Amino acid sequence: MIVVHHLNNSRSQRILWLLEELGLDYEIRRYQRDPKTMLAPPALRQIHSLGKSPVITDGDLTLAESGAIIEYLVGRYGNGRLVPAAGTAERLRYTYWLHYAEGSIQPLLLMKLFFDRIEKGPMPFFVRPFAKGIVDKARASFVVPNLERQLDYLEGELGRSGWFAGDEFSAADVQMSFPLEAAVVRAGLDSKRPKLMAFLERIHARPAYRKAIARGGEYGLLR
Ligand SMILES: N[C@@H](CCC(=O)N[C@@H](CS)C(=O)NCC(=O)O)C(=O)O
Repeated sequence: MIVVHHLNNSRSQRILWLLEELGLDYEIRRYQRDPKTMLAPPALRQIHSLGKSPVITDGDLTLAESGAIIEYLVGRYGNGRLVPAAGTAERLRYTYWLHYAEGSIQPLLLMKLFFDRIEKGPMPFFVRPFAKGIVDKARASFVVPNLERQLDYLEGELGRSGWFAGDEFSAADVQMSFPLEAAVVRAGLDSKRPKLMAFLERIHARPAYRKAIARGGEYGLLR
């Protein structure tokens, strides 16, 4: 039985969604973030040393890292569904987006989250102006312009085809959902980028997405 070690408000939601798209049976083990630090509980480290979510177990296998989990699930159980055919241009695009989501845009979104939190977080009053100066500079000179460039790029890519890997919905769209949802709450993604917003609307309307939300429970991305 596939078990998803599911942290509330986290990337593991997209694994639940993928499992629903594939119509597979699975079990959810739930972990709650610490309400103050927002970190995962230590119990998750008993499943995988890094203590991050998602992690799945399937028989003797324990597997972490969203992209690897997605590749495993579609490869082992997909019967060719949700992956473009090997050797096609679409397959290469599919591979690209699977890596891009966690390798390129997600680190910037995480930096944005941390800088915003440092600014709002508690600190001695005399330190605040210095901290704010550093945070403002890092955001304005690096994080925000890079995020803007990435979002413009993604808007252009969805102008080429309806889905990230081509004209068919694929597991790459599942992988790309999380950074785009995070960009709405953290990076000002809005109707000025209509293709990305239409993508989000389309995925949110999918029955499997809604079922995964209903099963996974609380899903609000951190700001
Ligand atoms: N690149 C990893 C990132 C995993 C990750 O950072 N997960 C977050 C949830 S969205 C987490 O577990 N955060 C809690 C913590 O760091 O304690 C993946 O895609 O699986």
